Amino acid sequence: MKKTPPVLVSVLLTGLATVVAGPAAAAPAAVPGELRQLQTRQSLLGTHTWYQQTYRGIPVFGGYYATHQATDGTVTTADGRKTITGLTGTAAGLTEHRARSAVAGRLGRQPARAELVVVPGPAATLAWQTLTPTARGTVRSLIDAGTGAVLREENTVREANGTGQVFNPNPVVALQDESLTDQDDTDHPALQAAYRRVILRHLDPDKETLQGSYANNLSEPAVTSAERTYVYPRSDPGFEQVMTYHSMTTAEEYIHRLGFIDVNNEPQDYVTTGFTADNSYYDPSVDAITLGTGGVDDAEDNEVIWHELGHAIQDDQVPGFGSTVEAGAVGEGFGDYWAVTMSQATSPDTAVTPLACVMDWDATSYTDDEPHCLRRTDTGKRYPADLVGQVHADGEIWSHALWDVNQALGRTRANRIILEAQFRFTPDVTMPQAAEATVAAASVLYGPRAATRTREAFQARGILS
Ligand SMILES: [Ca+2]
Ligand SMILES: [Ca+2]
Ligand SMILES: [Ca+2]
Ligand SMILES: [Ca+2]
Ligand SMILES: [Zn+2]
Repeated sequence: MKKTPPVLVSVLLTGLATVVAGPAAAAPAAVPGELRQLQTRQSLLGTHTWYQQTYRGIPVFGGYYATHQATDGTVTTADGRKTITGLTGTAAGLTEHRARSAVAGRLGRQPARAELVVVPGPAATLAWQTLTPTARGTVRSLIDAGTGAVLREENTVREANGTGQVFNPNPVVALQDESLTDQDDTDHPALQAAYRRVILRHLDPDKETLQGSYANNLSEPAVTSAERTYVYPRSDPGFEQVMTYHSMTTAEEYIHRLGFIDVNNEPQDYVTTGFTADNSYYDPSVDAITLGTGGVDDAEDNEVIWHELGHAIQDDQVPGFGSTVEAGAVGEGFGDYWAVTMSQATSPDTAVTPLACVMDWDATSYTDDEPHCLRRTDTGKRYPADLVGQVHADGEIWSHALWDVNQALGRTRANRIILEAQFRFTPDVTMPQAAEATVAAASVLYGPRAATRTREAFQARGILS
């Protein structure tokens, strides 16, 4: 039976999506290929059919398609299909059994379900999607079916999220503009386009402050918001508190995606107020990060926050890490590398702002040369000839080696190797010892070819012969 819907309803329906078919009998709507029908539901005003996008028969993560057939036959669609590019094959290197045991090992529970999916992106990836019941709800994991890395993991139960405003990674990189200046912490027009709205995840649902699973704001006065809306201009001291919360939380989420459940897995204390020097530090005696406000506020540049977090990470892995100048240089080098590899996720590698440039925005206060960099991860320094006995300067030898591992093996593999290796460093590790530990981790995680590429990176810096 065909009815004429009220005018208001037809306006609403056509406003929602493109009309692809005119009035017709109740024949099913034609749909594009590579779709698997999930369900059909009858509502008061029509029939709603949902489809899963597939690629060569494999479900595409997050890809959907729906048809809404109104009672007058008008069909509208919702097209959420993803473009799949760069997928070399559809055979999983990692067996379902290995994917399941990796998840069970980390979550302490057996996945209830596992299926192969295609994860869209700049280069699509084949992954095992598992659903694991835990005491806190069902956890969905996406395990790279080639490398075994955790691409994504989330509790399907809602957590407390807030809204924040940040720079990411910093205004110089985001706007590709080396001429930007601090102008005394004012909210000046040149910086407006650099603001980004972000979701602040893992907030403690029982608090109205920036305290959560991976970051604990101890700044004074601390910002609060009952609505969990933390949107401030850079001229407001709340801005740096939000930047640091977001930056630390996204870093820890990334560490979890790499598969590590026990690397600085705690609310990291931080302070962004009250220290007016143009410097920042990690204090291992109290396990807290302090970000200074001299020049550009240090916490306006994620790369300063990530550098300091690098120290917190190493201190968490090895108590008392960095007891000698050389081990200290490994620490500074890792901090710079960590800043760069975290930036790597959102920064283009351009002639204006090369990825190897560390702290592009903070450095506008104290460097004249462009690009403005506090340090770089691609200098020509070699071990031991260029050691000068200063941890930051000598750290450029180590950071360059890590950066070369990253360039040779890719970000995911490099960072799994580097974090894994650091568990075996000693507080007074030498660069050659740390390099051997890193090569060993590469060998166990990814085999002899990866180990060779890793060794070559340290050989290029003179650290290994
Ligand atoms: Ca500021
Ligand atoms: Ca810590
Ligand atoms: Ca500064
Ligand atoms: Ca940078
Ligand atoms: Zn440092």
